[in-house]
Amino acid sequence: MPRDELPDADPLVLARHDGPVAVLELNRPAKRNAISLAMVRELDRCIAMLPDDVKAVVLAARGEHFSAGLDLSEIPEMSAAQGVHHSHAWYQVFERLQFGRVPVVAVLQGAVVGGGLELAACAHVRVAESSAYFGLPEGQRGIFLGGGGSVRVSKLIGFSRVTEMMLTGHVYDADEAFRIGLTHYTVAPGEGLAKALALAQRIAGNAPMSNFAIMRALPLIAEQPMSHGLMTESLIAAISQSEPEAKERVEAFLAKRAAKVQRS
Ligand code: 1HE
Repeated sequence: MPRDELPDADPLVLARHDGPVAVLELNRPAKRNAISLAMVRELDRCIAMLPDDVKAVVLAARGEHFSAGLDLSEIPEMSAAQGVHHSHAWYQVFERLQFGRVPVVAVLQGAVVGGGLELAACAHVRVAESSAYFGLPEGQRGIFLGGGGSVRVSKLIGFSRVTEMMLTGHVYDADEAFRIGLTHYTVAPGEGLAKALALAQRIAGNAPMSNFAIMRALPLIAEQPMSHGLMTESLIAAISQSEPEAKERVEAFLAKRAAKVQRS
């Protein structure tokens, strides 16, 4: 198991599994969950080893901060070529998170900055505690986004806001982040994990084919021209509704055996 520099260091990612929901927690609070290459690899290993009966993941972090971003101590030693490989190691894990087998709900508190925000942007649902704040201090550090944020964060809030954040050091608080669509829920301090677990349980109750289509087809369709997008949608819709589980679920509703839509 990859560890931090110290041989007796705690695992950099804690993984537990309770029923259909797995919880993965960044576990480097003394360094504000700064993301080292070892942590990236550990996260990758945890995702790859998710048991088959896991249907949703909660991604959280120990301590007062979700993540202070890239472990800056790795920068001084890195050549240009190593920098490219470094980014690609992050891309591989983040790709697995965003386009893996199961949806991911992130719990965000304190600093969600730089690479921490790039990681959060891979999740499908983001729950922020009111302590959360969001920034991209790469400009101040003399570096650039390197964990896919140019693409993912820009898709969430638009490249104009990302440009302004990076140029001016603008930090969004939890309320502003909710308002601009960076997060989906804001909760009181200490309530993020419970909220995320409840959402993950609901997600885990969906038909697997629907979750697959939501995770894999929606982002693809968003990048397609309208005519292609509509064709892709119709094909995915037809495949989803042909699944025996879809037939059973629809018949249960028609027979008044299934829950109605309710206000949350
Ligand atoms: C770190 C890091 C880090 C903390 N890399 N070691 N990210 C940043 O520019 C954010 C840098 N961090 C901060 O601004 C602050 O640490 C926080 C606002 C997040 C938290 O402040 P605070 O007062 O609670 O903690 P601290 O005293 O600053 O940090 C505690 C320890 O964590 C300290 O180490 P120590 O040995 O002196 O105890 C810090 O040095 C260490 N630490 N953040 C390494 N980021 C794929 S490309 C992505 C590019 C980026 O992510 S750029 C953004 C980098």
